[in-house]
Amino acid sequence: MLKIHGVTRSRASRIIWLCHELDLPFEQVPVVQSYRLADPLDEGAPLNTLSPGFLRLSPAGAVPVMEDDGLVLSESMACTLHLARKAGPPLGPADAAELALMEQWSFYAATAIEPDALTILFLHGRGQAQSGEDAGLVAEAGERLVRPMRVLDEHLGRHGHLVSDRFTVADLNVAEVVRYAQGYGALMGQFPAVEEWLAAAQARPAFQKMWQARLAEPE
Ligand SMILES: N[C@@H](CCC(=O)N[C@@H](CS)C(=O)NCC(=O)O)C(=O)O
Repeated sequence: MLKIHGVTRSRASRIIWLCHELDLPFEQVPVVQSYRLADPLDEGAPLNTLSPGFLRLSPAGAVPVMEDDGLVLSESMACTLHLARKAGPPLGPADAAELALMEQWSFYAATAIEPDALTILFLHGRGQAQSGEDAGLVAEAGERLVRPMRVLDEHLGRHGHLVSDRFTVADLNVAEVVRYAQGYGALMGQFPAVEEWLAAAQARPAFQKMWQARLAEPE
């Protein structure tokens, strides 16, 4: 059976959401991020990204890691693209051109959106009060995101989805990145097509199933 290493409060959420979309059973090993623990190397610490056993599987010391029939794979989007490609349409690609477009949008989100969206998530979250310095960093990250978000907004306004005319792994990968900035209304409010697309993605039963499991985990 497919094995996913990583708590749901991590980028493992992407693989878990996809597994629910595909009705793929999986075993989850709840490896937690070391930075969330006071002493990750303490004997009594829960399994975490610095645990020697986990580092043997993932020298990068990051979750998620997926084991699929002997293949050990890290990088969350490599994992989702691999599973989607094996599954084929509708979530996965029907041909090489669709696969290329799914990779294009996923890499665009990971490189042009994710770093600044994470700054917003960590410093702004869902709108909590910020110090002046944090507010400035959030505003700068938001300004840098205007251009890539406009690219998404124009594409989604015309097509409704990122690849072809259906929900695919590209929408899932990109939605999980855009989610990090979702609580920053000053940015999101400029992009109605992105907001509509994100709400529809997050209304999907498979997302909701992942999200409920995530909420049930300790913060
Ligand atoms: N690009 C990687 C990023 C992986 C990553 O940074 N994971 C974080 C959690 S979401 C992590 O494991 N951090 C470990 C730590 O800092 O201890 C991916 O998409 O899988």
